[in-house]
Amino acid sequence: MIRHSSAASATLAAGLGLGLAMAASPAQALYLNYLNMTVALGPSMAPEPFANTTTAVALANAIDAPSADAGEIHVSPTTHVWINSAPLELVFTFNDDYDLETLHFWNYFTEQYDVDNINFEFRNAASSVVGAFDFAPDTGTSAPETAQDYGLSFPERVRSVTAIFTGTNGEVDFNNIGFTASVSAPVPVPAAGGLLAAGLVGLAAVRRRRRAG
Ligand SMILES: [Ca+2]
Ligand SMILES: [Ca+2]
Ligand SMILES: [Ca+2]
Repeated sequence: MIRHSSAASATLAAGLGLGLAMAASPAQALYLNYLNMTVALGPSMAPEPFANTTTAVALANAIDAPSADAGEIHVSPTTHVWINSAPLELVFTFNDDYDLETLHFWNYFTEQYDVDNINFEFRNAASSVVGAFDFAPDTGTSAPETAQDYGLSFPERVRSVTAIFTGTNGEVDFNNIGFTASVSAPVPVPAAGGLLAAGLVGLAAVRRRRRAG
């Protein structure tokens, strides 16, 4: 009767562990939207400031782009954000600390309603500001709106973003805002682990056949 020695199993486990530790962990781009962040009105805002819908619907509309390169048709009140008594202050909070690479902003397509400036503050998990700037977005595209991309780089990972949107005539209208973060790729299951599992399944099948015979 052949038995697995526990020493051999320990050596095998150590070998697999070494393989995992040595596996490359390349960075991947992760688009952050409603799946990875929440958005709320900033403390300067009245509870229901939007011109065409409730705060709940408007905030959901702001972060519902499925990807950084998605197009979105401007449909009121189901796709966009509109306020005619700017400024609009929003606070975005991520579900983790992220190394932000790119801002994506889907502006409205006429100068009458578009966002003319966004004042950003980016904060770490301790609420310390790690970056701040004014961003004057381009007038948006139309049918569908697509994002303008803007490169970001901060000395620390970001947990929350405060954004104050202004329009020169008090109008602020946009479809979406989102961010791309650089994250480590999941460590792949090593091939040796897959082969080991296949071998154990095969051994069990042989035993069943022998028992049946
Ligand atoms: Ca939207
Ligand atoms: Ca404008
Ligand atoms: Ca403008």
